[in-house]
Amino acid sequence: MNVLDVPGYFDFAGEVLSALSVADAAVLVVAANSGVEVGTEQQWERVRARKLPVLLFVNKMDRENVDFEEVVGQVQERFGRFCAPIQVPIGDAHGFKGVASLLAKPDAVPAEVQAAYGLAKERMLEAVAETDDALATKYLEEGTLSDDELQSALTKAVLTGALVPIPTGSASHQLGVKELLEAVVRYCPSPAALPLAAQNGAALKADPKAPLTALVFKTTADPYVGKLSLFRVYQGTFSANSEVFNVTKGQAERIGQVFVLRGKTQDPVASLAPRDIGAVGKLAVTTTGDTLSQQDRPVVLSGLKFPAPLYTLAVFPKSKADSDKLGTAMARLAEEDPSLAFSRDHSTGETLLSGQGDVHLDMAFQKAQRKFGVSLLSQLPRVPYPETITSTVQMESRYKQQSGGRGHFADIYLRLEPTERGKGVEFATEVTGGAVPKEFFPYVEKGALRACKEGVLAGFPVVDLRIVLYDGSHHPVDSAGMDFDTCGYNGFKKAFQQDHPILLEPIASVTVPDSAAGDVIGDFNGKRGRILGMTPTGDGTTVVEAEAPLTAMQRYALDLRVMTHGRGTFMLKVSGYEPLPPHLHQKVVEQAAKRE
Ligand SMILES: Nc1nc2c(ncn2[C@@H]2O[C@H](COP(=O)(O)OP(=O)(O)OP(=O)(O)O)[C@@H](O)[C@H]2O)c(=O)[nH]1
Ligand SMILES: [Mg+2]
Repeated sequence: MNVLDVPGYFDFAGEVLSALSVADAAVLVVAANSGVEVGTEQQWERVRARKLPVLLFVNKMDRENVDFEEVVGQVQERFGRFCAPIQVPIGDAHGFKGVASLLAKPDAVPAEVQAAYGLAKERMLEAVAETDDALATKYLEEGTLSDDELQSALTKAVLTGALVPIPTGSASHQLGVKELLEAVVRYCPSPAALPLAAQNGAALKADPKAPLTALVFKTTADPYVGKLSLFRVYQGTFSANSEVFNVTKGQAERIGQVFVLRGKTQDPVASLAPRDIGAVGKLAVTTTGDTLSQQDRPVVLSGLKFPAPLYTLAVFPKSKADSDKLGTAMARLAEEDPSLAFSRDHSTGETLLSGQGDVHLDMAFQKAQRKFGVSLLSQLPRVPYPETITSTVQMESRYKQQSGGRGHFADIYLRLEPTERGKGVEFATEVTGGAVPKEFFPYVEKGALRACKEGVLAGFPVVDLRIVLYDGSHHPVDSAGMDFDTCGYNGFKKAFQQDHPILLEPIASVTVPDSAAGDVIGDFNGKRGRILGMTPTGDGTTVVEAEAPLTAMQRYALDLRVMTHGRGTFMLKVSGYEPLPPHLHQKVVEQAAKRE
């Protein structure tokens, strides 16, 4: 039995998805004193979406004022009546003594829970009967079912997800834990018995002699131990000191020692059989989601899906030493946790780290410090405001210098025309009669484009215009390429500023499926947003589609959590650019000046 322990907090959805991708069953833990929480619902959705058998363990029965029946009621209300206790707790709070299985022999049931036991058993019989028509008929006719019937129907129902057993106990007092493990053994599928789904058209067989097929579902990096890749074998045998083929990367990998993990302990093993989970160190090219196989039989397992990043911060090294290590540290962090993404914004020059939320990124910074010795500072990323014009402008620009020796001379006429959004910058020439010789055109272009990249108003790139060189003159001796380059650069900047150039602001389009549509919509109104549509989905949620300036959406992952008590999810992408309102234009220009 391999147990994969994952954190429950929202920000660590990536960890959960990675473990679920190789798990055959799940145990969802609910604390008796807090009951079903938003996180419980989210994990429930994930587990059910993968059609995994699930056990719902009600923990902390030793706490004051906990009520097992109340928690069961909550579970049934949220998830359905097919979630049913398979035990009754004996005593509660300080007096909590353990659990009595509903499948125990009647004389093994302590007297103090006899009444509750009867009711609970009744409820379980009903729940199990409901999963099977023949059994339901028998139960109706005879008023009961034999323990054998109950047991085998229950096992079957848990496997298909038709029934979710609720065991209970106290982890810290080691009460109900043994029974939980027994329930896992009894109700969760034996890996050996599970059929293997065909992968990308290829049938797999859990046969140790079949060609190796294994999936790397997690990678950890440790400065002392180095890189460790956790994998699950689907077919074939994963042997120590062998060579495998990474099908995803198309490269061979040397396998040294193979381990099974017990917490932080690594136990070396000679080989691992189909369905088992293990770890291997120091793989050269392999990353999370890769398939390890054999070159002559390259089956690629469907990789892992990680949640899209929701929250982004710009990161800065604290010192020069940190700066040197920044790139490697970020790359390692992203390798370890694929729900982190690391990128660079070319229009602002900032290094960006994206993840699920503030806690997720905080943890990443702590890891960078602890594992790679890199100290990082962070802040919300600078929003880029590309610059452009709104009307056609034209102007002559002349560059002339006469300071002894050979002179410098260039003279050009530039026309700037606004183009459609998203078109970028184009350059064209309409010079006739050789007023500016052809050989100088590329220099004018290079100078003008350099100015575009630098920006004119606030240091952001110029976009969406056509630059036309339509006339000019030159000097047969003094004119050189560099003179036309300088002239193109200066000339562009002057022409650009002639008629009220503007800043464009990135607009995010956002989709929020949520039951708190009212709050979500109200919030957009306060964010200079626009509601584009509201579509009820029929299950109590409404999909809100909206647009809002990116500036207002940078903290949306955190805002939405507050608004919806953590329930809300959203998708966001930059969908276009719109003129920045005049009252904000000045502010951005001033901030840019301060930066210089
Ligand atoms: N009273 C009581 N406290 C418990 C019990 N089990 C766990 N705790 C306490 O609850 C707290 C959280 O326990 P964890 O084991 O970290 O919980 P978890 O569900 O793994 O949390 P994440 O991994 O962060 O999602 C700790 O302070 C534990 O000591 C229990 O049965 N009874
Ligand atoms: Mg934990």
